[in-house]
Amino acid sequence: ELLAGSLQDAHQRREVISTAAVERAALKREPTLDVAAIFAPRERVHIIAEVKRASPSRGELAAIQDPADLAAAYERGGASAVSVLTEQRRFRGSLDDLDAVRARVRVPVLRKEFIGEEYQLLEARAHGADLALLIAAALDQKTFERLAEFTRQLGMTPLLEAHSKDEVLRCLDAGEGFVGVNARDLTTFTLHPERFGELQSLIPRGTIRVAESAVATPADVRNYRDSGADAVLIGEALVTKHDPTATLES
Ligand code: IGP
Repeated sequence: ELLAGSLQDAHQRREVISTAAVERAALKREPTLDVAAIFAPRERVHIIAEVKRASPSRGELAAIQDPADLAAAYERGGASAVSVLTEQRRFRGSLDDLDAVRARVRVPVLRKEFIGEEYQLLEARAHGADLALLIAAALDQKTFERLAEFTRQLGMTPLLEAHSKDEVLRCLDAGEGFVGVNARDLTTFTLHPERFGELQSLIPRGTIRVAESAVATPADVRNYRDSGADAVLIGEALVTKHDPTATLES
């Protein structure tokens, strides 16, 4: 079960901070940034740069001393948004990381988590997220659509993640949002960098198409761009670079 650990952790937090309390915090926040406007220019590929401490396939990636400093470097380097992994068990992230990043940068921030319940979306907004990840493979279609709608009600943009043709079609049924094709299979961790190019034509123009994972070099960014990506989501290659902006300059 992809969601099990994240949901258990969320339920534990809910013992301390009730749904009503998170909801109040979410409603008190500054409104979300205009994500659609920020991603509207199409003349260059947008970079979504990720704060990622560890991953289940690679273990610890980098000793990130200060996620805010890293995010600030991403922003200076031209990232259009910053993604923050908040999953604790396998990615060693936290909502504290999200807070630190939100407090530092002006670009939109994405909460990267295995989301299966409204409570986690309220948390995302309460901690300042503008975008939230929803993974088709982890949710039945009814829940997927309900959570996508709730994300939009909170003023956030869902990043709807697919790995296959079937999942892309499910993302389109879930309504407005960015659609991401993740090159990494979440159960086997195998990379399929060609998957984005194979599936992108199913996604209507006007929808932001995000190529996720498997970028190691500027050439990989160019390949994604040439196969139709409006945005590219990069984690490992950036956190393991001493100069996190180097990979962005392509
Ligand atoms: C970043 P990479 O290969 O650049 O580190 O990948 C991002 O795409 C990846 O972290 C990711 C992810 C996810 C992680 C995409 N979808 C869902 C956890 C859950």
